[in-house]
This record gives sequence, structure tokens and C-alpha cells, in this order.
Amino acid sequence: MLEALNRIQAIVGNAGVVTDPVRAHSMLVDERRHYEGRAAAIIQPRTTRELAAAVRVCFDAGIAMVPQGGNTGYCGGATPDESGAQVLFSLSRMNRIRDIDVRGSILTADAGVVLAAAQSAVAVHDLPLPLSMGSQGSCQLGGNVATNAGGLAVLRYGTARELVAGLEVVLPDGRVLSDLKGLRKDNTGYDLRQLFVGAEGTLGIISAVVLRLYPMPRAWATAWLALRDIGDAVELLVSLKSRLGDCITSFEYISREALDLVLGSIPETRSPLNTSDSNYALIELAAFDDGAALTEEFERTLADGVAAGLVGDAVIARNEGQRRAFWRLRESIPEAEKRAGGSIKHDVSIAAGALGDFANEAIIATLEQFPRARLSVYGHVGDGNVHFNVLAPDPLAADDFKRDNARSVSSLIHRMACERGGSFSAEHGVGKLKRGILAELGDRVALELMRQIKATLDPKGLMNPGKVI
Ligand code: FAD
Ligand code: 2HG
Ligand code: ZN
Repeated sequence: MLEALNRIQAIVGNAGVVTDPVRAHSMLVDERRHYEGRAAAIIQPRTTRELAAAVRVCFDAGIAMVPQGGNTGYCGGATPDESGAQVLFSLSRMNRIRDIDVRGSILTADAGVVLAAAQSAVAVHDLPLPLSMGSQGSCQLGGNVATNAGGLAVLRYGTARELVAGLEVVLPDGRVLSDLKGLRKDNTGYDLRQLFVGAEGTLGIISAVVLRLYPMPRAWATAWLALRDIGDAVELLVSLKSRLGDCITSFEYISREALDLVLGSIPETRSPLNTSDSNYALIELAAFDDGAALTEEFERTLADGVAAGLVGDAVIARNEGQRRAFWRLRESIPEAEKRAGGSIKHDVSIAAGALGDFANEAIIATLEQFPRARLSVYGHVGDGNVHFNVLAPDPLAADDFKRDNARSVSSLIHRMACERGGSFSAEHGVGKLKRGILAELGDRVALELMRQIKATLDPKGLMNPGKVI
């Protein structure tokens, strides 16, 4: 081991090895403080060449490797185990924007570029990268691709998978798979690229990405509305889609309890409607003209929703400040949950038609078994994905509540979602946290194929072992 670590140090130099204990600690604990690992070394290469050479040393010496981006993942996938025998590869120093092809609308960047930095770099060219999420100030493009991240505009632009036009990947044996041409069409064999999207670092380390960019809308129409029921959100979305088509970029659901968590703990927030409804939606449309016609049709559709009893009340943002204030309410929910002691999180998806029933039945079943629990239900209803989060009645007793109840609460919610044909992990992945659930609830044939793919690409089982499968 020591000899291999010396060789790696010679490859990446002193600046490429993290020795500061405070920095190291922050990289060895996961975002949700579920896991704390140890590492034989924390390596931060600067280039693909350095990364590949260091990986090759690990492969030859039989050392397990863990890739890490911004360490914002929710499933412990970027945390090494407790053995102290694994090498953590942090991509943070691989943070160069390689190219912005304005004519081709593609961005090529090192995997360690922080999402917010990538957004700023392309915004200058009026070509937004339509991937955004609460963690964007820390998460990295490589991590976004490795987790197939979703976020707030999936409805219009898809998840990270649909934005990826190319990848460069360091394979577990140090070979580099280079697919950075960014071609729209290329039917030359298997689509290997997609294997690494959502693989959570178990098949290789993504060293660079090519992402699709889109034209900058010229206007937005953003509404905050009260709904009678979460099921009505789905009905409203159907009618919006039929009348406004592709213009809808986001359709987010927010329960009253989730909103109250934000209003109670995040400074300078206030409810956009003076009502005490139980269900809200935040809807955004984008236009490529001045947006007047779109806003008019939006208002008409919402008015019809009111007449049909789907919508209680609605307000459309009058200016950019109000639009941002609406989004702040939605984006602050995870932070507000943290301030309330944290939650037992569930990230499930269900076919659109069954979503309302699932949510309502899950609320009843959870409160029957855990009558004092607080719920925070919200999410990307436009994508059939809800975050069904369960909090302790008292923030001060949150750790005990989560420790005592996480297993049974999660088993209930995951089973309810899977029995209705849904997924127990719509956007946050599997990592270490849900590996057991995947083994239990996953499709047998799919699991067999995953193991075969893993064995082919990583025959020594060195790449992020103990995660996903
Ligand atoms: P990490 O946490 O470092 O790693 C995550 C996984 O990817 C690990 O398995 C790791 O091994 C692997 N990995 C990381 N980098 C690489 C690489 N270069 N090559 C190969 N494997 C790699 N997620 C959503 O999908 N939608 C949301 O809306 C969303 N909102 C969030 C809001 C908050 C406040 C927080 C804290 C998290 C949120 N997340 C969300 C979860 C998380 O931010 C995303 O999963 C993000 O994509 C993880 O990126 P990261 O760089 O932090 O990855
Ligand atoms: C979101 O949609 C993220 O805000 C985080 O996916 C969800 O914290 C959560 O449970
Ligand atoms: Zn989400």
C-alpha cells in the first residue's frame, strides 16, 4: 500500500494530496451525516492524465477507489468505508471549462466544475444549462452525471442523462474512454456513455462531460397557486400541457407543512397567498417572445382551473424579484428540514395518474403508524416524483426519532410506492443507503445484468465497492 501511495503522490504532487485534517474530515462524512469513513489517502488530481495514472496504480496494487464530486449526494455514495484501505479521488481540482461551442450549443468541461460555475460560464453566451438544484453551489458536473441528477426543470429538459452529449471516463484499470465529440447523431455500436450516467461511480470515474445547452428564454411566467389536493396538481398539469405544450419548464408541488417549515425558519420568507390551504404548486413557463401571449393563455388556463374547482387561488409573479421569492420558498425546503432536525427522506416516483392516491394513502398510513410525526411532502410532481419526508415531532429529539423509526418508516413508504408500480429512488440514487432496498425490491434480471456489467468493466471490484449493487 505504502509504495502505491508514494507512486500516486509522485504523479499528483504534494498539492494533489489532501493532508489538512479539517478538509479531510469534511470529505469523509456524507451530506446527511449518515456515514463517516476513513481513507488511505485523499487524492485530488489536476488532469485526466494524472487521474488515469493514479487509478492505474490503484488497479495494479488492488486498492479500492471512491470517486467524489461536491459531496452533496444523499445516499452516501461518495464516502469511503471504515477500513481506511480505500483511496478517495476528489475531482475538485479538475475544474476547467474546456470549451463552450456557441454554434453547436454544447459545453465541454472537467468533471469537477461546480454546477453553479458552469451555469454562470454559459449564461454569458445566453445559452443556459438547464440543470438546477438546491445544491448547485457545491455539486459538480461529474457528480450530477454520476447520479443522473434531476432538479427543477426536468419536465422540459429531462434529467442529466438527456443533457449529456459526451463523456470522458477513467475506467477502473486506468484506461480512458474518450467520447467527447458531442455529436447529435452517432450510431456506431452500443451507447456506452449512458452506462456511466447514474452508475454512481461504480463503473469508472467521469473526468469530463459534454452537456447540451439551450436558448435563453426571453420571458417567464411564474405562478404560485393553492390546490385542493395533490391529485388535482396532476389534472392541472394535463390541462396546462394540452394548452401550453412545451413552454412548461417546471411544475413543483409544495404541501402546507413543507411551506410552514420554510416560513418558520428561513429569514425573509412569506407566503405568496393569504390563505391557509393545504396544497400549493409553483409553475413556471418560458417564452421566446415578450411572453405576453403566453401569460394571457396561462391566466385563462388557471381561471378555468379555478372554475373547475382544481385551483383555489393563484398569483403570477409581477417581476423578477417576486419570481425569485417564489423559487426561494421551494428551494429552501431541504434547508428548512435540516433546521428542524433533519428528516427521514423518501424520493419516490409513481405514474402520473396514481400519484395523488399514493400521496394521500401514504400520508394516512404514515400518520396511523407514527401519529406524532411531521410530514414534509413536496417535489417534482410534473415528473411524477415526490419527496415524502418524515420529521420528528420535536426538533430536539430528531436524532432519536430518526434512529428509532427510519427503517420502519422507509420500508412502509418504499413498499407503498413499489406496490403501485413506482420507484423507491426517483432522483437521488442508491449509493450505500438504498443498496439493500435495491437488492430486495429490484428486478431479478435487471440486477443480474447490472452485476454482469459491473464484473466486465470492473473485474477486480475496485471501483466504489459497496455502493449500488
Ligand atoms: P457526490 O455527492 O460527490 O457523489 C455522488 C455519487 O456520484 C457518489 O456515488 C460518487 O461516488 C459519484 N461521483 C461523484 N463524482 C463522480 C465522478 N466524477 N465520476 C464518477 N462518479 C462520481 N439531487 C437531484 O437529483 N435533484 C435535486 O433537486 C437535488 N437537490 C438537492 C438539494 C440539496 C440542498 C442537496 C444537499 C442535495 C440535492 N440533491 C439533488 C442531491 C445531490 O446534490 C445530487 O445528487 C448531485 O448530483 C450530487 O453531485 P455531487 O458532485 O455532490 O456528487
Ligand atoms: C429537492 O427537490 C431535492 O429539493 C432535495 O431533491 C429533496 O431534501 C430532499 O428531500
Ligand atoms: Zn428533488
